[in-house]
Amino acid sequence: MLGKRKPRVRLNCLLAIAAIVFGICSNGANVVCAQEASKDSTDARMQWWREARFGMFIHWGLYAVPAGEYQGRQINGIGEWIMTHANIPRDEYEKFAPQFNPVKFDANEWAQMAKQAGMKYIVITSKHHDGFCLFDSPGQYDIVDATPYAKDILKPLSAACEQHDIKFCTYYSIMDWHHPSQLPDKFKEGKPVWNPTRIVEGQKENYTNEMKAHLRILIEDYKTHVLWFDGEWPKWWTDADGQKLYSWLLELNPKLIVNNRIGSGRAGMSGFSQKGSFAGDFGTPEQEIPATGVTIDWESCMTMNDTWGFKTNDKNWKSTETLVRNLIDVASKGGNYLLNIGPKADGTFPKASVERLRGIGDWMSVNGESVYDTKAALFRPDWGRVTLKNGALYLHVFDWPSSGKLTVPALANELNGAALLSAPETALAVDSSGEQWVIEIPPAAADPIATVIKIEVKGMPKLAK
Ligand code: H79
Repeated sequence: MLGKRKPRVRLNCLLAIAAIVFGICSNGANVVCAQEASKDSTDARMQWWREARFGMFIHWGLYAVPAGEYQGRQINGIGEWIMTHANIPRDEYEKFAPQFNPVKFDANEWAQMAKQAGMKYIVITSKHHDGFCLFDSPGQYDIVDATPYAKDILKPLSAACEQHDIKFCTYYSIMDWHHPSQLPDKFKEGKPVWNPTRIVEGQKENYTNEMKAHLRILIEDYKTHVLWFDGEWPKWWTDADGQKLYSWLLELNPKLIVNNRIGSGRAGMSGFSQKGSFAGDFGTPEQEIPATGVTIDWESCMTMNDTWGFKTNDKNWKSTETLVRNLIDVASKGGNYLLNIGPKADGTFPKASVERLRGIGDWMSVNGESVYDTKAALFRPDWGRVTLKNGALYLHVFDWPSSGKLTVPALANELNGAALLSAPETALAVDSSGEQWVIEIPPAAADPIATVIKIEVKGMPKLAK
């Protein structure tokens, strides 16, 4: 069944090559031409992702069963790392599988919660570092074959996403604490420290082939739109491996988007690839937002509390205000915001997450226009953040001035008007005669999280100087 799709993929590939060779080259300068063509095709491939700006990350797997606790002890650190943080041997960790029975899982409800929050895509852990698969893998260590639930999770989620016009995407860990090809590098009191793994000599090719079998299934049967790699840091995984895998993936699906962690050159948690290393399609700052705008594509992934996978005792929730302002901050610097949910083992989202998703959705339902399909701002004022698109500048005011006036640097564009996104019918007066544009604003903020003023202009906003 899998083999059947090959000819279509090959044909697409040939067509793409033909377009490059015959369609676009007219000047005979092959190198420049190929680069232009590949920039065009990258732009086309990245278009939905650049417009989306906001996605849901989901970390779910066997680690939701212990939920941060092992043998009566609370284990420090992120919940999905419990296997290494508590030094749990493989056969012990496997015992969580018969306890994983998420009978309350409802794919439609999950997709709807993402949709309502204003998220345009979902990235879910198909396999985290612990090696357990949330899809029906060829092996036995997955939700269908190893749990009492005995049903697939990702198929219905992929279908629900399609129904709600959400792009279904998958996370995949290269490092695998469960796979026989990999062993712990160290032991602590005779117990394994799983991170990072070392590869058993002679096993890398086998493992890579098994990984490719998984990835082919995710692409062909589960229709993943993004492959979000992680766990790329063990020494045995190289940039060249990443590059080879990337080419293979894009042959399978020329529309696929792949993060930079497919290579091995990530510069720590700041998430961008070091100069000269293979960077995939986008950078991946983790738990941080770059200080300034960045011109290449990037996505900040962040948690709502301090863990990705559910932990019963992590109550350190960020406020809805912080989460919305993070989304705005990221958009104002030209990036995407991937906000995490760690569902419980019964298949439900933690209540605190549901409440925050609702709050974000309330803000987005009024102001989403200032986030989607916008570009990095020209400046970052003291009172908040700015995004822009052709014909509009969006001022996100965090600290509402009591003076009744808001100033922005003058634009070179012709001014067409200004209004709050929450009250588009009420024009705000703008004095555009000086070096600053001065907007007359109401006495109080419409939204304490961020009130958005849309300034309509002719063309793409540009500073006067
Ligand atoms: O899936 C979530 C976490 O489980 C996972 N990534 C998010 C999306 C995660 N991986 N690592 N960490 C969290 C923290 C560990 C960072 C380190 Fe490293 C790994 C320090 C040294 C190796 C990353 C790679 C930072 C430097 C090199």
